[in-house]
Amino acid sequence: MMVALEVTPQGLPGKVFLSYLLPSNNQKEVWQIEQYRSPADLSIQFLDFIQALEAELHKGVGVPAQAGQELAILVSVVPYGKTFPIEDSLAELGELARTADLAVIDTVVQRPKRINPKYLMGEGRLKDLVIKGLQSGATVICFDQELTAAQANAIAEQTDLKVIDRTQLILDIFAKRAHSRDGKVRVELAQLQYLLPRLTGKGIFMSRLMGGIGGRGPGETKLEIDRRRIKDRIHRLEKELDHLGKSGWQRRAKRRKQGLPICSIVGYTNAGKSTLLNALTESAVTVENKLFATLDTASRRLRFPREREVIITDTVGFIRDLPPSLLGAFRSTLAELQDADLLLHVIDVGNPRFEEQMAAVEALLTELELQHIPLLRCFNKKDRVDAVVVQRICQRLGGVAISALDTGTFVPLLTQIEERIWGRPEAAFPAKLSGH
Ligand SMILES: Nc1nc2c(ncn2[C@@H]2O[C@H](COP(=O)(O)OP(=O)(O)OP(=O)(O)O)[C@@H](O)[C@H]2O)c(=O)[nH]1
Ligand SMILES: [Mg+2]
Repeated sequence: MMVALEVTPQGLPGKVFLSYLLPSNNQKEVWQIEQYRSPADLSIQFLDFIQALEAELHKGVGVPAQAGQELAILVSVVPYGKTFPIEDSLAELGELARTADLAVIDTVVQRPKRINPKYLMGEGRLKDLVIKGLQSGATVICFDQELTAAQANAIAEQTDLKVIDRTQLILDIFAKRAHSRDGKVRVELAQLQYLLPRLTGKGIFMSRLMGGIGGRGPGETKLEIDRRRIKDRIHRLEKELDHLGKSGWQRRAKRRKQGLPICSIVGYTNAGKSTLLNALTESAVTVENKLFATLDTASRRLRFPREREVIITDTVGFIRDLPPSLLGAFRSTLAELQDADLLLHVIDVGNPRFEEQMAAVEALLTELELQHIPLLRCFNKKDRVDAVVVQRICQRLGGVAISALDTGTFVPLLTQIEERIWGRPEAAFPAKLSGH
């Protein structure tokens, strides 16, 4: 509630105005203004009134949020006429939010004629959004589009809510999920590189951002951090990474010395890569129905008949528009893919957006200069799709279908892996030799 008190020229109290937000209702009114002749007329029991009002406001939130969970409104701003898969993209943003432990309470789409460079969305729409946030008890506004430093700061000046974008959300997930020292260093580095150019303006946006979602900021770093300290920290992390990188290199060299072919599993996040690795090699790496369950590479041996063996590696999942700072940070992890003799591209055929996901992954592979390595498409989760449809997809796009949950479906996949690595059985074992 806001209260304004008039002061007469004589210095005496005059009229009193109160204004407060209304719960969402069928009428268009979102706030109420009341006027009293003097403070003496004011009979309102403030605490009772505001508690009742807040209870009323929060009743509107339909999502059962757990205690301590932040409530988010997702926002997408796409110029009218521009084709962009808004719904799909928002669905993925919702998945990202869920993975980051945010409860999504509302979604707002704006299609302006032109983008307002200051706030991304129109000023009027931003005001509506802020009020909606207050009415619903939201704590975070998350944009599907990347905000510039200036936009993020300008929006943050209009609201007390945390303002983040998709990149920030992905960085936050990575920060939360990194377990190994190596992974932690990489993620912190990526976060700081994202924040550094945003250290401008009044810093309102920054100060809220440094806390991260639910208070997870980059390391111990807090508000008082200035650019120099961030730069120092970046420098130190890079050095540490260099050092860690050496041991990774030694590990790779050792593996290469064993002379075993390497088959690397790649694919969109949540496609089932780790599940497949586990099923193929009877291991127990982390599997979860959340995005970016895997951040560290894991390698296991897989034995084929005829004394043949390959090393299978599991990697971090890909995502459309991977933040460049993250791609940079993970470039060296992904550099391991350079050693692969075969890339096994796992695709979640049960996802309605699987073709775009597939294209996004293969574009990233090209960006990482891996297009020369043989690639086998593996359509996973076939249990979720009609068998005939899956068969057609395999024919149309080329590849084999499996269900990582059912080892009984692996035969075509194993045959293909064997063929791609050692050549067709006929080629490896010419007829006159294989007969005896
Ligand atoms: N129905 C069905 N679900 C599957 C299949 N394979 C994996 N899943 C499920 O998909 C989810 C993601 O599996 P993960 O193996 O963690 O996926 P990932 O590709 O390693 O994901 P990230 O490491 O997050 O990139 C889990 O809930 C799995 O149980 C399948 O063949 N069928
Ligand atoms: Mg995984």
